[in-house]
Amino acid sequence: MSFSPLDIPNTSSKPFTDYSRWRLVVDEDGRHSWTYLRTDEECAEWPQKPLDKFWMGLPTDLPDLPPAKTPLESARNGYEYYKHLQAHDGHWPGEYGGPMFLIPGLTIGSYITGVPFTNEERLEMIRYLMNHANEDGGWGIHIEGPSTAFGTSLNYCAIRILGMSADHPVAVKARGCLHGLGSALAAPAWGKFWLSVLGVYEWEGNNPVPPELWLLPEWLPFHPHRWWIHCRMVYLPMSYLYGSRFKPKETDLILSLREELYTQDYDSIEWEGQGNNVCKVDLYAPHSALFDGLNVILTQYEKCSLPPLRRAALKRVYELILTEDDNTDFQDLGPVNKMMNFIVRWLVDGPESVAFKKHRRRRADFMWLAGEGMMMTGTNGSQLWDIAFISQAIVETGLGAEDSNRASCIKALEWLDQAQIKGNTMHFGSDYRHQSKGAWPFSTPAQSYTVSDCTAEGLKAVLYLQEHLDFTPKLISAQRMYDAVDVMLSLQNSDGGFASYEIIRGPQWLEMLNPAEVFGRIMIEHNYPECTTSVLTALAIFRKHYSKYRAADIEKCLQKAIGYLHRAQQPGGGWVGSWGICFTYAAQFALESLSLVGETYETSDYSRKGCEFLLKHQRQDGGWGESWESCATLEWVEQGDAQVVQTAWAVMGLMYAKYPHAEPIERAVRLVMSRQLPDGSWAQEAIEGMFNRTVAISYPNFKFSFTIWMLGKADAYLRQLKAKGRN
Ligand code: LAN
Repeated sequence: MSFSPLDIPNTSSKPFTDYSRWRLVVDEDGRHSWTYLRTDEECAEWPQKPLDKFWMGLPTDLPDLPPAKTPLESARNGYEYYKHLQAHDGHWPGEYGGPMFLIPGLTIGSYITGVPFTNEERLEMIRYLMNHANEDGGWGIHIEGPSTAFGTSLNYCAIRILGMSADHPVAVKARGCLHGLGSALAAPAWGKFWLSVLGVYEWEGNNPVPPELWLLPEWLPFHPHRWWIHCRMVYLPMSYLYGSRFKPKETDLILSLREELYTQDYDSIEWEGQGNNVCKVDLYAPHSALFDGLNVILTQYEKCSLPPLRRAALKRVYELILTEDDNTDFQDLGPVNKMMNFIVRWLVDGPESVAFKKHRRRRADFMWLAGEGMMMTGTNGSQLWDIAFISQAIVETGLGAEDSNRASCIKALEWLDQAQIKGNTMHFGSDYRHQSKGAWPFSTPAQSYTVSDCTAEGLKAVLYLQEHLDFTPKLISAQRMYDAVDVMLSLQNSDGGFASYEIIRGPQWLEMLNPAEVFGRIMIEHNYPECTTSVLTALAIFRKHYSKYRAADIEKCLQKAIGYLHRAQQPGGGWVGSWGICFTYAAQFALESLSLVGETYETSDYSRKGCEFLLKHQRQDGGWGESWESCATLEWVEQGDAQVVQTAWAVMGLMYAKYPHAEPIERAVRLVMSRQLPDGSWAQEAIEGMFNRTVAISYPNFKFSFTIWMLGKADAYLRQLKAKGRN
């Protein structure tokens, strides 16, 4: 257990460790971590289950099922398989990888604080990086993206920290690629930051990140508490480490990296002004003139910053870091601020402090083993998000009511029960956090963050399981549903739309100060069609069951939300999705909401145009296939092959809209059924999710939840159409 060099094979297709010894541990509130069993006795006592094997890419040995003749039989087979992937506590664990800028924070933060990994973890992280290197030897911002200076400079450091020698062919090739991209000098801002933390880039080469921003009066339109939560929670610890010019102890590896990362002698580098040197391939959101101007001023300020002011600012920033750690039980909002807070707590509280020990424990929550090695995940999982969709799917398709699935429904409800956040944060009132009592999070309740659409989908799942099935216990009281409704109503923006974690707190022009170069729209919250529609549908379904609670507020909220959705539709009929790919994803949500207020293909122009937009993109083979690039270009970009997940979304959209012709739906159903494997599962296809316009992220559970949902729903839908004589 150390960071010493390791002997690494040249090819990475086969595991570097014994895959029969790994187990997925699910404890507490749905927390995931992977452990490697050291003895044969332990292995015998704790056999691998299909759940472990599935996520490690090993054969699950589940039996072939009788071939499905109808869409419902296909959905049933799908669930028959998927049930084996439900954990003992009721939720469906899943891999949540994709971004390629997370392992670097994990390894750099661990290296400089001296927190080791096991050799098995190191070997499998190296293998993951080898498996996701592009043809040219470099790494992108996500697993399907072209090589960038960001991905390549950081993952190069990661693979070296993890123990690969500089003359391993993979390292040699990666270095060549990096030098071709302009060397680590041309890494974008977040790359420069991590390299500086590692001591292989000088702080003067970074654009200033002054902690003093946090001392400004809160009414200022650009005060950080008005930024999008992911942006402010990353810039918080970043400003601490920048503001204190953190420097790690120099090691041989650090000295060596200073030579490997650049094409010139490290000591000869002119650092000042590098803030504007960003590799072209990386650049998605170039600096505005306003931002550049501000940097000139701030750079001067850095040269004469007043030590007492800086100390006061660092103290304030530290207080807020502490608050975030407390509120989330050291898990933090996401993997990026997690590892930055980890370093700050080590620095300030010390390696032996209770705080740092808690941070160390939570590091494992973000490490996930897959067939291609070990990754760091985009959050500590997507627990709530996945269980919410499959729960609705099995209830709506009728599968949940079948005897063999009852136990699985009850388990799911039990998990949803414990996942609802029971109160506001520990530091509520002084932590700039939105209310969370009654909300559902994206992953686990300990993570503690309210998300608008997670609260909505969580509530929908509970309503379906509790109200539509007669055998489930009523675990979530009416009062707790009211709490969820209160949270949702508190999140509506003045124009009717819903953003992700909070209401929009800052002005649109703040986007001109986006310092990150590689991400779009990260400065403030924005309205999203997906978030708006989830809330809208949840409220519409809720009021069917509880017609009295805040009825007038709900009605007003729905009207305003529909107004936003109408305005958000593009002239061509599509909605831009931000969290899934892209138009297909958003169309499903938007058409569902429209239908819940009575707008369908035959009654509403919006709905009809939405359907026609979808149908225009249906392929010969009956499926839909859209590339992640749609989210970056905001125009439809075709994917190589049709995708089962997107095909399911599109058909769901058509069915919500009550599209009156069977033919396109039948063709799509045939495609999804033809892709089903004999054991009832579907193979993994292209990546499904997206964030910040440029980063793709995996939702591998979608290939079960949305296919099963769509097939089961289509079965009934097609029969109805036939009965009406419509083909
Ligand atoms: C997520 C994942 C879920 C997603 C939905 C619920 C699907 C969405 O509708 C609202 C926004 C949300 C919660 C979301 C926001 C941004 C996240 C947390 C992510 C895409 C997962 C990873 C990403 C986070 C920003 C990754 C860390 C990277 C940084 C740039 C800080």
